[in-house]
Amino acid sequence: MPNTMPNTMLNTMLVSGCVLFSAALARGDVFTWECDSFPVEGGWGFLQDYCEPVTWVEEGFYVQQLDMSACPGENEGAQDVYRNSIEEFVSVDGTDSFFIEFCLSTTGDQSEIIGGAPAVLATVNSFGLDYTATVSRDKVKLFRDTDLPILFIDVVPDEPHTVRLELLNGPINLFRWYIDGELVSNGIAEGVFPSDNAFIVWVGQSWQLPTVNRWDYIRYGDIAEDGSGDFDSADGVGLRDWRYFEECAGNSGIGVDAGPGCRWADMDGDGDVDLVDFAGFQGVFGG
Ligand SMILES: [Ca+2]
Ligand SMILES: [Ca+2]
Ligand SMILES: [Ca+2]
Ligand SMILES: [Ca+2]
Repeated sequence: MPNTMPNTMLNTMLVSGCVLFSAALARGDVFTWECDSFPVEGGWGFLQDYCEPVTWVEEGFYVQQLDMSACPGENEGAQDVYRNSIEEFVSVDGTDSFFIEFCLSTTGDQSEIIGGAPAVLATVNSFGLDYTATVSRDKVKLFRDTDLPILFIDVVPDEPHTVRLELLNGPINLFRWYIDGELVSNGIAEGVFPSDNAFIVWVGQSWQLPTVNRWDYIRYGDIAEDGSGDFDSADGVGLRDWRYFEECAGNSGIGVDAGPGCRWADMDGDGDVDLVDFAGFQGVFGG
């Protein structure tokens, strides 16, 4: 891919110093950080840390070990915070779609949620549009606005949890929120999103209690067309799409619902990703 990369893209890469996929952002693309590197190496902007967070990368996970040990007597413990602008995904004509999906497990207690801990991912702009998910070991909080209901959803403790937000812009702007593949909230959004000054901030924090957060991935960008085989809506169907097709197939099988993040890989539209879909994917691969 580097050999065929246009100059403009290469320039973006050099200026930003980001890795290939995060730097190659454009309309019709997806940012992926699979947590096999530290966040800054993976294309995130470092925002702040506090109270000496201990972090490391381990077999595809970014681990944050956060507690009060480095700052006894303080009102809160360690923080580790990153931010990316999503300006490049602002819908020019207000009709594009956007998703963000992340997966992590955490040992952090649900009593930490009120303190903005143990793990938060906020997709917001500076004009009050907000989609914030806070994940603890057995409860997830979903927040949109101060005058809208806040959702608290019980989840299976001590397992990885996937939170997926879909924004469908058009004459009516819609949102859908999924936890572990289940639709938990949907309806009319407060406006087009991403819009001006839109960004993502994600946070690991110990507020009053220690936590270990194991982030598996954060992905965001255009929602791929159903049954297209084209995960990133870019560059045809190639090896990058194959990496995610394999993941979808591994989590599905004949008659097993592949979930909202794999509709693009369900080539025959029957809800699963199985060998029939593999054949369909092969048919478009390289095209
Ligand atoms: Ca991973
Ligand atoms: Ca592609
Ligand atoms: Ca099938
Ligand atoms: Ca299928």
